[in-house]
Amino acid sequence: MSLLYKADPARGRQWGELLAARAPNLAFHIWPEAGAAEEVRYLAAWQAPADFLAQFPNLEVLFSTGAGVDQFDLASLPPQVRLVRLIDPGLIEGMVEYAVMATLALHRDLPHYLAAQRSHRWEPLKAKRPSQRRVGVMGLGELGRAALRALAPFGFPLSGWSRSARSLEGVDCYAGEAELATFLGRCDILICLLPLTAQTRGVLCAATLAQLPKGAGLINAGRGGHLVEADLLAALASGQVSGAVLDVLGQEPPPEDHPFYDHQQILLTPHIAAMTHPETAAEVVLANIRSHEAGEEMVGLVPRDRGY
Ligand code: NDP
Ligand code: OXD
Repeated sequence: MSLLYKADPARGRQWGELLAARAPNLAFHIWPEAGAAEEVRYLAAWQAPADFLAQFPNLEVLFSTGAGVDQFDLASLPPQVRLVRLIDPGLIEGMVEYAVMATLALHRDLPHYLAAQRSHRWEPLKAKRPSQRRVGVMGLGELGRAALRALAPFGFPLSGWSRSARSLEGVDCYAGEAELATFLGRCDILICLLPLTAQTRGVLCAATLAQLPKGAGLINAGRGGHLVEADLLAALASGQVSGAVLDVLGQEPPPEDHPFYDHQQILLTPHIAAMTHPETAAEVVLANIRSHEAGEEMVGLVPRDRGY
């Protein structure tokens, strides 16, 4: 019985060391080395190898090495192969840092000050108090809830939007299409932490951005597919959106001449908001393998019909 790992090989070696110490009986291979194909019961991957179902006929669980599973073709996964996403304290910690950093960057007009510095202008703006800046999070899952908890002490009025109704202390919660417009109307800073599904693709489009208060800020750390990039450029040009912090793009890496690179109102980071750390992620996967073998439910099991 073996676990095959297919993601960054340097981090894979750290997984290997950790697993050798914690689970010496679990054979571990780093792609493209896979050992005996019929022994592969578990695959931990960011991108699955082509034809992996045919290659590994005894595969039982596909673990995403990230929180998202949109990189897999869910429809082609047979029902006996479980799909498990990563719910990991290391990922949550990273996203909390990023959400706070990006919110404060927009709240404190960092895009303006970076542009002013580059053109040798000393140009203070009037500062708003946190109580005057409403922050809303799309996606009230593991990451969205943690981001909201971390933002609470600053004093921003907080709201959140999810698919099903949720109740969070200190957060005005909205759910579903019917409440989206009300939610958006109270987001001076909107943070997208949604999973990418057929329902959420393109959710950050002209119609959505138009429902934000004039001059709102946008943070997208979900997936590039959530944002219609041309619509953001238009909203920035019209002043409907005043600044954006983007960690994810439709094409990663983007072409060198991508308009976001030089845009003074956009802060761009290369999909680093929350990185998978071997020391926490391998522990989570190992705990799930143990649960699976004991016939217990794994943490992060993805319901196929929901798609996230
Ligand atoms: P969860 O599955 O825990 O939470 C997803 C949330 O989104 C839930 O609240 C869910 O609603 C809501 N949601 C899903 N579909 C819809 C919809 N159609 N309308 C409204 N709300 C919806 O995910 P995580 O918090 O763990 O992760 C979220 C995403 O963050 C990942 O899928 C990934 O894309 C992204 N990510 C990005 C990283 C980066 O480095 N940039 C790192 C890690 C993750 P409900 O509560 O009703 O289920
Ligand atoms: C993830 C990511 O989904 O890093 O974990 O984007």
